Amino acid sequence: MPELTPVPAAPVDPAAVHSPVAFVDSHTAGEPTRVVTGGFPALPGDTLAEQRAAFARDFDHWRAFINNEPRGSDVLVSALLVEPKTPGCVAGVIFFNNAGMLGMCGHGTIGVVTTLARLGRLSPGEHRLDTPVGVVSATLHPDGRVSVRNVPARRHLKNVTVEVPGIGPVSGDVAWGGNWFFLTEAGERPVNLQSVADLNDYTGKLKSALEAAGITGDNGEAVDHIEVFAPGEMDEGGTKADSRSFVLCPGGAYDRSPCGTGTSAKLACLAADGKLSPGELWVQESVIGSRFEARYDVQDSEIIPTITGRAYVTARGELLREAGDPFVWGIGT
Ligand code: PYC
Repeated sequence: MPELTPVPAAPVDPAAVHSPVAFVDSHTAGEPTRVVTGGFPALPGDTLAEQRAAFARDFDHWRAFINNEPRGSDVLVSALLVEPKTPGCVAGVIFFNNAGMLGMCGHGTIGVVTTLARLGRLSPGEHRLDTPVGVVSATLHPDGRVSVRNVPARRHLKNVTVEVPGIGPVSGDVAWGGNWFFLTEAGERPVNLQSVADLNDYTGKLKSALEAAGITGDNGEAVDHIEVFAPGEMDEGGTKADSRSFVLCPGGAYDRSPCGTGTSAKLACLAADGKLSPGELWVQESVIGSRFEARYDVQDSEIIPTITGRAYVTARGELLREAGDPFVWGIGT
């Protein structure tokens, strides 16, 4: 098995200038991923979940340094590579963004696999990745596409209604696909690139209303992703998507991809409603028109989604912290 770049330990001193952080950037269906391949301090913990907790507790300024402006952006999702804790996994991955830590990330996993392949650490075939929410397996196809077999997805609440100030009642489902989602139909609201400002505003209000109404996932976990669905459109090749969606991410940016975990949550709802059978293809299109192919199978009565998409490497380099830089730990930290 190829060796991962060792992660050097470093003292946490916000005033000091440290060694560079090595990264590779890619995009999956338009949504960017930054894979951190070296230079991050060692994280304590016996599991990825414990390491993610240590990251959130003690290294939040590192999150902002890597992911936020001026070195990153609100749209970016970053993926820290760590040694896997579960036997048989090729790498451990902790996802984060401008708002905090993510459970799983579908587009990000496709970006990680593509990046590891580009670095010569993976070849086509099936590979297991350790994440804080469980082991996911990913298949790198010879043509560069990646299929992610996600953690089990499930619908938590069916057809709940929330009163959104200035808008009125909005109904939808709450489902888990590796993150928590509220899924609702767009109705008359257009879901296209021209309407992203309106959709951002609408979904932001919806998210606040869910929070105010105490509508959560398991154990009071915040429903921090909102999905609005419209009918799919025809692509240039004449293939119609099953659905088009706009996805609001926790930090306020919208997902340029169809959102892997969001598509997984959608599959869980379709399965629960008897609208999609195991193995049946579901083509989910994003608000920018990029697509994921999705299917699920049932294992021990659980819905296991598989999401297929393609990533492209866009850059690689080092993130630097120069002495005297007032924004060395990112803007707003
Ligand atoms: O693809 O799962 C996903 C995702 C989550 C947030 C942004 N993308």
